[in-house]
Amino acid sequence: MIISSPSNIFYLTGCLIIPGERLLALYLNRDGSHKIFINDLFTVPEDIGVEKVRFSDSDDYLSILSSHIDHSTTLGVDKNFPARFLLPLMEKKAAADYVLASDCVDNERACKDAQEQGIMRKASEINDMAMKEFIKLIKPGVTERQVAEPMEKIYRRLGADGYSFPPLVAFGKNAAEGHHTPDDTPLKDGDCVLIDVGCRKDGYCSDMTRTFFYRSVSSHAKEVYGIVLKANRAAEAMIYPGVRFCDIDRTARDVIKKAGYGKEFTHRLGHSIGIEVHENGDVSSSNCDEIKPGMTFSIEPGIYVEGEVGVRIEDLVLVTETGCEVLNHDTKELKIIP
Ligand SMILES: [Mn+2]
Repeated sequence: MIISSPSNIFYLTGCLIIPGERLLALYLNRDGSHKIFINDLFTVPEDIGVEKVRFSDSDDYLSILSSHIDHSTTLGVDKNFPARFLLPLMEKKAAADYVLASDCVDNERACKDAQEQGIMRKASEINDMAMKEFIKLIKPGVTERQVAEPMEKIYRRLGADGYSFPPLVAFGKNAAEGHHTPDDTPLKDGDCVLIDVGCRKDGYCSDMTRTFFYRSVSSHAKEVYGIVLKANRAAEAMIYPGVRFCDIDRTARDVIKKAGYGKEFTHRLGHSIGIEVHENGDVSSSNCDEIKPGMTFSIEPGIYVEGEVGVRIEDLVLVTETGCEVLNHDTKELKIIP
């Protein structure tokens, strides 16, 4: 099997290499003679547990890779292997057949071991602390961009390695857009303030959303907030090994549907998370896999009323042997920023 995803290679070797457009391939062989094909440009520790095959930009690196592959059997490739590498390898008849084999690594990555759980916990702890700092940025007349910009520095001050995705800050009706990019919209009295943020710590990600209100909240927005919170809590309360992802999604969705906002909940309930913000395995109606201890994913119901208000409340959860540990401890009670 060829593994090309940098996060899979990080998971298996402990080395994070971002190759850009260059070839990076970890070749796993049944006989245990694993090899990593890596450009001379990238420095890695002396011993990473596999043989290194080095090449330069001017080498015919695909022929080098092909010469190491067993041509007589099926080759697994991961879903991220670029067509610009795979198609020439197929032309060179590097293998007898090719299969998508991402699940081999993705299924292992889905369940975090004790060490990974510790890091995930720490990343969310920093995110909880950061949210308290971010609220302080909400001041009269401030724009979304002005709130989003200092966030990376704040994360670093709190011990994170940076953010896990660009911060999402949305005021008022902008919060009703699915994925709004912070712009020069100024804050107004009565606006909702949606903050969807995450940091990276020792290679692992956090992700959390809170929605606040500035100075006042309309009775309609308050109703919407209450429904989203109820959906969030109902979903978290049922998390237990053996429960299906699709049933968690349905539980939250039913709360929102019954309240009359089914159409305004426009996305899946959550996604798996770890080395990447979005990992294989989502909390949606189409994923009927059972959850297992060690899995980490988000629970993020939302209601988006076009032109008016958007509310999303997101926590990360860790499935335990006896239920679930919510990794975020920041309050979810409706909060009006004075
Ligand atoms: Mn998320």
